[in-house]
Amino acid sequence: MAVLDQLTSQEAMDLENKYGAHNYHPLPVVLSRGEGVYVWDVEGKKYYDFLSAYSAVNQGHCHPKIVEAMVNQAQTLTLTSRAFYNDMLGKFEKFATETFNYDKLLPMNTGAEAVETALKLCRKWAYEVKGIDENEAEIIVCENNFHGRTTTIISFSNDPVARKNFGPYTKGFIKIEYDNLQALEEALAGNKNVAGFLVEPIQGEAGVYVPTEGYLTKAKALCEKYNVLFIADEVQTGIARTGKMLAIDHENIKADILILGKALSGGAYPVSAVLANDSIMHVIKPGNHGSTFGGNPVAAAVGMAALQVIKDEKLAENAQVLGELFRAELNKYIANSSIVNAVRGKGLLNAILINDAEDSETAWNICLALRDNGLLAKPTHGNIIRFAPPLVMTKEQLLDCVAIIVKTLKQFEA
Ligand code: IF1
Repeated sequence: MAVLDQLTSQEAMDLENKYGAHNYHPLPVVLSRGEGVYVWDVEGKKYYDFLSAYSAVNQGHCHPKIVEAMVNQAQTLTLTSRAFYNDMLGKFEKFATETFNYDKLLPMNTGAEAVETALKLCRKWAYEVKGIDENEAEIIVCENNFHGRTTTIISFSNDPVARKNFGPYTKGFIKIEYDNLQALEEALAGNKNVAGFLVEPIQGEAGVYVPTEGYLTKAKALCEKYNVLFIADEVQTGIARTGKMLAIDHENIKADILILGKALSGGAYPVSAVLANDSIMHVIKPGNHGSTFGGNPVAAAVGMAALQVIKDEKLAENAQVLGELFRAELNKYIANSSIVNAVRGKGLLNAILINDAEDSETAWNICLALRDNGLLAKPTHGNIIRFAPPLVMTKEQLLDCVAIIVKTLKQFEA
């Protein structure tokens, strides 16, 4: 079979099953084209994409302006490494630092790399600025976190599937309950070695867990009180997904270290970044950290185009309005539903809680039925289904999707 032969869905799935590592359990659908809020499978069936590649495709699939920027740069200069300067990186760094109001940006590629970068930056700041004894720095993280898949990051995960048999684990992390200020204060007060607090403004993988109003503000204040860096992982919640440019903007706070990824590229290319002011970023000296592809010209061109689209098309505002409409419409159905307990979220990052045991197949079966009805979504943990469409969705399309979701859920009503 020539690689470019058009496959059937089953042929494509068989190839992956035979030749690919089984590190995912995808919904059985094989996509071959994407445009805006739509994707098509290899047989030509059209779907609404309600996952957006886990909030990477906020700007819609194959956004013409992002693709144009990528193609133009790819035909000009793709990679120089950081051994030399290139004419695109400085422009991206200026554009992004002005957008998020920081002095400096350290460019990486994946979200996990950006999280690792933030952890290294926080530790180095702790030793060289705060004055913690070397190798004694502790970083506070939350139960049920998801920050990526590297061995250090899964060292502080409490998800056994993501963690088991990947030891020995990296030390220097303290786990506390999410959305619990008393637990945070207790972890801070008794320990002079705390360097930072790493937190998702909304816990995505945990099931779109939105913390109590004011939690982030008070957590930031506690970090200031104890001279500890507040590190916001906005890889999934950032770039307009929750109805503001950043999820922490809902509480008007500013992270000491900001982590971005996913939609920083609109899903066209791996682009991630860590932003901080000079008082923190200055601890990084030549040779301390880097990456072959980090800050490459294509990433810089794509990153600028992706951010420009968010601004030009007012996608944060659209996410805010459509998110409120989505939850209001679903709540009309939930009021009389026997299988959905609640809908929760901010902007267009939402999830429904299915009234069944965590290990039940119900959420999965609902996603299979949604697929048959022309909408793609996937359960997060067991009985929670995440709904995160591209932010370019129109009101009419959203109401069409609500109708599909309600019609499908009714198929599972007692
Ligand atoms: C998978 C989850 C979502 C993230 C936050 C860092 C990263 C992620 C808040 C790392 C990545 C992705 C990874 C992907 C599935 C997806 C995911 F289900 F795993 F948890 F979105 F919720 N911080 N999340 O959400 O970024 O290295 O992947 O670029 O690994 O299965 P990455």
